Amino acid sequence: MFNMVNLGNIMSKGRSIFLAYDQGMEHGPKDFNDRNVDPKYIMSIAEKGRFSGIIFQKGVAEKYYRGSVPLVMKLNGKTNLVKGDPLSTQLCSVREAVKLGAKAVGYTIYIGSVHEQKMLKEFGSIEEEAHAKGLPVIAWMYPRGKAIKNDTSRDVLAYAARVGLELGADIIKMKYNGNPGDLKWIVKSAGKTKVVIAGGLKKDEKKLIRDTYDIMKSGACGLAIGRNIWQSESPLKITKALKKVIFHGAKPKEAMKEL
Ligand code: FBP
Repeated sequence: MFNMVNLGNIMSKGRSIFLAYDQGMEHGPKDFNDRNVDPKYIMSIAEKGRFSGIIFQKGVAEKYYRGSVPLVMKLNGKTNLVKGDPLSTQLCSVREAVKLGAKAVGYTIYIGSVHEQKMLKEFGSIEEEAHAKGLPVIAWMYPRGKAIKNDTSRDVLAYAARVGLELGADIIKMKYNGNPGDLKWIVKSAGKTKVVIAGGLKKDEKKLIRDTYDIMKSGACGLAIGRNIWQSESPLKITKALKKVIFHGAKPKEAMKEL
């Protein structure tokens, strides 16, 4: 039998909005304030905002996940304290993720890094094991390292997207370079692998809504977003606005009424 993964737990009508909260590992607590440093606060946003999934590293999942929103377990990670070409290796097994209730697993691949072979190989094993258990695999496809001159150029992003397809990812998480035409090509390059877009640094909420509209029009299937939600003064309002665009095709002006 071919691919039997169950995307139904983390997608609705082929669309998703994931809440990312692995920045404590990737960036350290500098992204946080007194409120959002507490994973309980993030869990409550994910629940009240009815996100398609909450993205945690193992330790946070063990201590804070309470089963109310689908868990996407991030299986690898690194700090940003080490300089040079990035390598992010596996920290949690697929078995452990399932035990903790994960409905999908995630893994970052820094294509272009001198260490990419290690990540490609490790991803291959994870993909096999996860798919054997019916679990979808989300790949953070991030071009990075000395060889990458521009990590958001159309060609580099399309290459990363294609690698995601070739590797067997069900969903890839990519950066948006602000050009809808480029994203159309990137989505096309990903074939049947679905594309969600990362949020990045906190930006103006109206701009985020306009970008999300363009992202959806370009064929992506949603967002996997962190700081733009939990750094917001009103995380549930911006969530509602983004969901209107993602799941109901609302125009930016209509969605902005939620703010
Ligand atoms: P944001 O929406 O906050 O940007 O989160 C998306 C994400 O991919 C996180 O899952 C991850 O921790 C982080 O960005 C990685 O950021 P960087 O680009 O600095 O490696």
